[in-house]
Amino acid sequence: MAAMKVRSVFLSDIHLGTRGCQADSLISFLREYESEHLFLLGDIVDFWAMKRGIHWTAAQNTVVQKVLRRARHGERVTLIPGNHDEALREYVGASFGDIRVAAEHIHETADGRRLLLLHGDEFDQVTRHHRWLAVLGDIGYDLLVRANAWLSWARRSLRISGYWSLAGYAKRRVKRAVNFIFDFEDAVIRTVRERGLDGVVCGHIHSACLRETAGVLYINCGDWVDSCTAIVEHLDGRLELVEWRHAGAAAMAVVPLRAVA
Ligand SMILES: [Mn+2]
Repeated sequence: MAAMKVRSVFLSDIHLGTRGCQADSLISFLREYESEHLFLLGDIVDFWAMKRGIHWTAAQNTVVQKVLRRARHGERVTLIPGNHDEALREYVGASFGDIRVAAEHIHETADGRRLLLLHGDEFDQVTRHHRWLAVLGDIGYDLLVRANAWLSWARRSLRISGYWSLAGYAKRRVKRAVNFIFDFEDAVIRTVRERGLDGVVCGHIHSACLRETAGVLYINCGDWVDSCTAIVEHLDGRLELVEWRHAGAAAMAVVPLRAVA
């Protein structure tokens, strides 16, 4: 099947270097979408987790190579560092080969909407003011993703159909309780409105979203640890949230995460 041509691809929270990273799914996604712009919106390489132990696979190498090749072949690749790859923030304004590093970026869509691109951790009160709590939560999340892999294997063995995400479940329970996502989205949307822009594309909270709130587009790329989601801008400027599950990795592909209670 020929790759689909789109104007832009937005990805965040790939977390290369961790066990949870769904590099195989991402490779198959990248194969299907050819774009003019590739925006990597933070937490692409997880330096925090790599301090605890590196989990670097051949597939993760392939992801890096694919991105570099795309940049070499004229695709405009922009990397906006997140909190897990904040070491790269020192290089804001510089370029690595053909990859530009920026703290944020304003992207104009084909239909003229101006979108603020950033990772988003600056809007997360937990990572901003309680770094130790964020690191702790991060280790917990790691364990959760691992338990989830085991659980879906068990469900497959028992021939229970449908993808059920433990990490997704826990996130919904825990974070909803503290209104974490709501506060985050709210703060981001407020800033976008104050800056007179049409919308935002961010990441960080691992919760994919594409919605319009009082004239402001709030878009979140989600992640490639649990949900395997990306945002694409079509040639006419139309924006789409893609939920990707590699057919080989899971026949459960068709069940969108959010539809599962
Ligand atoms: Mn982050």
